[in-house]
Amino acid sequence: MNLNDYIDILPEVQQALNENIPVVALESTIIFQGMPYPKNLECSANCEETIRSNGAVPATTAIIDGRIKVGVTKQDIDYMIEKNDVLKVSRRDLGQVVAGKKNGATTVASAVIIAELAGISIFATGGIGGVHRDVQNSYDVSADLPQISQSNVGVVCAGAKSILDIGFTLEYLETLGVPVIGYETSDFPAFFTRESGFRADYSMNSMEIAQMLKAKWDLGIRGGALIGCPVPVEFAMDKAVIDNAIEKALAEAELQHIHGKESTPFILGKVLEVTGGASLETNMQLVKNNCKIAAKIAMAYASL
Ligand code: PSU
Ligand code: MN
Repeated sequence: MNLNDYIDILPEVQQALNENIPVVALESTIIFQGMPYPKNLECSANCEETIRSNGAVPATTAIIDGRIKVGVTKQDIDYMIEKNDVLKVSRRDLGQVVAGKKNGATTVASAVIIAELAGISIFATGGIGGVHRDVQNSYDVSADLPQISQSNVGVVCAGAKSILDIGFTLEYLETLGVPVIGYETSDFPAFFTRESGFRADYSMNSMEIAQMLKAKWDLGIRGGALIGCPVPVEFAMDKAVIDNAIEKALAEAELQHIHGKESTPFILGKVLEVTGGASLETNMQLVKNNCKIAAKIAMAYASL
């Protein structure tokens, strides 16, 4: 396969990759299905700016008219917003959306596949998909988890939302052999709040994370690592407030029989509604924080 047959790498990103300048890949489901307009555009621009001001080059991933984009321009995003037909593309959808020349937003799963193809080792997002709380009935486990165990990309996030069963999600990652790192903390964060009640496997700083990834990949142990960064204290939500919103959102999803790929976006939308927008502010701030840390890790990795 010739990469050019399917993938357009933005010149700025290609140049960075050629010159060993750190690059941080980003997903786009967070823009097109995860946040309302126009805050989503603000968040996307903030993320790219934060990565730049921390010395790395951002590469937002998406699919436009069937072409896989590694790095998108403002015009690309405007085009996708205007078309209003952007599909949520996870691993299983990628071939179909490319072959069918459709528009798609990447999940963590498809974004890390694309990042690895482009040669990008560090990726940032808000929260990952995981094992859903009603897994006994729904069998709903995000394709993000097995994909993180297969793609050689470090995934920087703010932990997992408690719309998921965080304990089961961590157990599943252990089975898959994915190391779970707390960024300078031994607690695994719960997205809106700094602690989930579960511990990360290791507490590490950015250089330690870079060295761990290098050793793992040098040894031929495939797959990434999950790096959980607690939301900055000043932006963390009150646990009782967010727990209540999540309970309501989950109940509503059950009532309306929401399943499959609709599940995560539906629940996220409801949480936003119930918290009256407070969760959106926290969401934007934590993604920005993750981008900053991802840039630091990418910088450390490039120095090895
Ligand atoms: N969790 C969030 N915000 C998000 C997502 C998850 O807190 O925007 C998105 C990510 O793109 C993630 C995807 O990869 O949802 C997981 O979807 P699913 O559970 O259908 O695999
Ligand atoms: Mn699912």
